[in-house]
Amino acid sequence: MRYQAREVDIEGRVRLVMEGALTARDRVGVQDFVLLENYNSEAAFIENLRRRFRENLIYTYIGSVLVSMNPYKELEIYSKQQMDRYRGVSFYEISPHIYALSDNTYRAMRTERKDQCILISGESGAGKTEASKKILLYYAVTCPTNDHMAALGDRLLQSNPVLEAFGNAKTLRNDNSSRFGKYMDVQFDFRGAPVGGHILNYLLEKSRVVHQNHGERNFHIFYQLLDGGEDDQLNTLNLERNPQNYRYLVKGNCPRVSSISDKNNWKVVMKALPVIGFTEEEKLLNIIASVLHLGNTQFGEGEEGETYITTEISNLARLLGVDGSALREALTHKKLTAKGEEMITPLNFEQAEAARDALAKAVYGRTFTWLVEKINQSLALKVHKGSSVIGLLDIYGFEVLQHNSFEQFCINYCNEKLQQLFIELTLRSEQEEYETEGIAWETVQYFDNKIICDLIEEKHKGIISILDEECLRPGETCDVSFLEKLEDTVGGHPHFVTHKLANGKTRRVMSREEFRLLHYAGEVNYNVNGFLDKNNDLLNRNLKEVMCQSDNQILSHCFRREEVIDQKRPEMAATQFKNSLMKLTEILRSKEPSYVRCIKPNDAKQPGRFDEVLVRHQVKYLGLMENLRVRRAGFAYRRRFEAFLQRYKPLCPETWPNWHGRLADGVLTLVKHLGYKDEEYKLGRSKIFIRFPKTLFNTEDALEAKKAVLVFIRACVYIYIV
Ligand code: AD9
Ligand code: MG
Repeated sequence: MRYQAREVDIEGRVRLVMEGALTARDRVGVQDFVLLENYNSEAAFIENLRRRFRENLIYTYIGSVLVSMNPYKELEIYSKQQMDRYRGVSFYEISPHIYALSDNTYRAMRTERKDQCILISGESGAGKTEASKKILLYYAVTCPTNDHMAALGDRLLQSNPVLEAFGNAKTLRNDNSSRFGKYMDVQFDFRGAPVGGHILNYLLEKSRVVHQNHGERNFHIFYQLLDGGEDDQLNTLNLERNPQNYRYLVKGNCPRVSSISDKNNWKVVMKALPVIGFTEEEKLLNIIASVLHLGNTQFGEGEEGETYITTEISNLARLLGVDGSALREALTHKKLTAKGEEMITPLNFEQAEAARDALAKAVYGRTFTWLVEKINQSLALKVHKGSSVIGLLDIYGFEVLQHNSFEQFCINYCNEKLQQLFIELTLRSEQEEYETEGIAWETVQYFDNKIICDLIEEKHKGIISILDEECLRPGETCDVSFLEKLEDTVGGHPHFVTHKLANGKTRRVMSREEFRLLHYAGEVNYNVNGFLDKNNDLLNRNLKEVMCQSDNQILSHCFRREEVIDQKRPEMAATQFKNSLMKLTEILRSKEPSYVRCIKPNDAKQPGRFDEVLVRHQVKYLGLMENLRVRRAGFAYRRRFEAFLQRYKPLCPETWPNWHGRLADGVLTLVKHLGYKDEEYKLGRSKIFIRFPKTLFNTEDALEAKKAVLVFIRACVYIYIV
């Protein structure tokens, strides 16, 4: 089959003029899923994705939603020239692109003066972070600037490598997996120039500091420092180059990753730090090193069961900026206050190890939060008259691992919430459009995942409340007693399953330590081991006391005296997360949303491979079919009158070359002439709505035929004259 490639704008959709039986649509698929003939067919949806992926067309729309496939290779589509192509051009005029979405969002913010947000979702490794970087780059390059603002664009971009070094890690699914959620506001002034920014960070996966699964790594920054740090830097920190010497770095047995150059990335981070206003480099290095030394701190057990530290501690104390003997005491003893009296009790071996790990997690986690604060100071979101913002949400995707714990529970809950918001907002915007256009809304059937969100977050009855209660309940509580409580309280819920069957028998395939949630995206078994500890996230009081006396100002900022004095228990981890998610959904609700839905083509991180089972699963859990159904509820296609008339007017003698009456009348005359049946279309106030793609394709084909005839006639005339 021979093709002659050419871009035509049927609303700008890429089309190829074909020579042969196979049409362009057959080859490259449709640019917008709403134009699929059989929009209810998942197979047709996947086939369209596959065709486009094969042609390196990684972007496709569902109406205004951008679906993005990770190509796992560098494509030549992100250059400055490409940016220029997309500037000021209507969403549908050229092929789908992340720049089209960025530009459209920017223009909507400027013209409607309304805050926008771009929600990027997809599973681990699907390309969310890359997409968010492309959007930022687009704004940094294309928006108007002056010198101050150019510096701001730089700071926005430079904050990324720093955050990634501290918050990303190599996992089995992604060599550069974000282990924290990120929402970033970019603020623009009345002229549309970026003037500030602000980052909100969500639940860093702190457990990774002390433990990694096989084939995974700790956060990048540790390996970067060991590989890239200068010799004298490492000497001062008392560090050796080999990561294998550090217990916190050997758990995953994966010190090197072929796709990552820790040395180069270290240089990038060191260069970025001053750009984002860092002056505390030395203090920061001390903290990174202290975590590694903490990991190597070992304990012994005395004859009477007392625990003592067997490794040298003065270096660790120096790096943490605290008193050595106080640290030694705090790592092996617990301070309790009972009835107004202070009691010091020794820790046993396991408790001491747990206290050490808790300290490492607290030091790292709080330093990460401090880092974000610091970046925020440098981005300095200011109250600007007439300014508006575009928010970018890049949050961890739905995760199903072999062993799912508290972290996956939180991550998947977060995705459940975002899906709920997505459905709510897309339905709302569709309904609003129908209302504005004066067209009757046709109800759409969709799965509302509120039932699962409630199961997790409802007050007193939800899983998080039960977990909190179990953490606070005096007496012997443990992960298994939490599971039993769950069974008693939510055992009958249709989305909750444990090994216990309703008839009192046991479900053999499930362990007694697991519960299963039937998420909108699929089933996940969670092992309750560690749930209570992780939710408690406790640090012994005497360790806090030592830390708040640190002469490292970053640490003394992170560990406040008030925390020690204030006996009130802080909120538990899951509740904190739940509350921050509530706030996040409020923020997102107050803005005009756009969506990027990222899909990962295969698990091998390889270009050119399209694993259908994997893709189908993502299409399902991203709710893309649902999304398409909502979008296609009544009509496949909509277009403003003037654009429709402009494009198809050659097809009708009364509208060609120009229509002088009302636009709506012109469109009506045109479609009547084309023989549209009444059930095929509706005219709104400013747009025509077409029910079936076929109607549009026929019209498009008629236009092609007309142009071909014109070309033929012109050629004949030319030959005749010559
Ligand atoms: V996670 O939930 O943080 O684990 P992400 O963020 O969805 O995940 P990420 O953006 O990090 O995934 O992409 C994973 C890898 O895929 C990148 O490191 C790139 O190697 C690759 N990728 C993703 N998008 C693109 C792209 N548009 N072009 C080229 C890409 N490579
Ligand atoms: Mg990411």
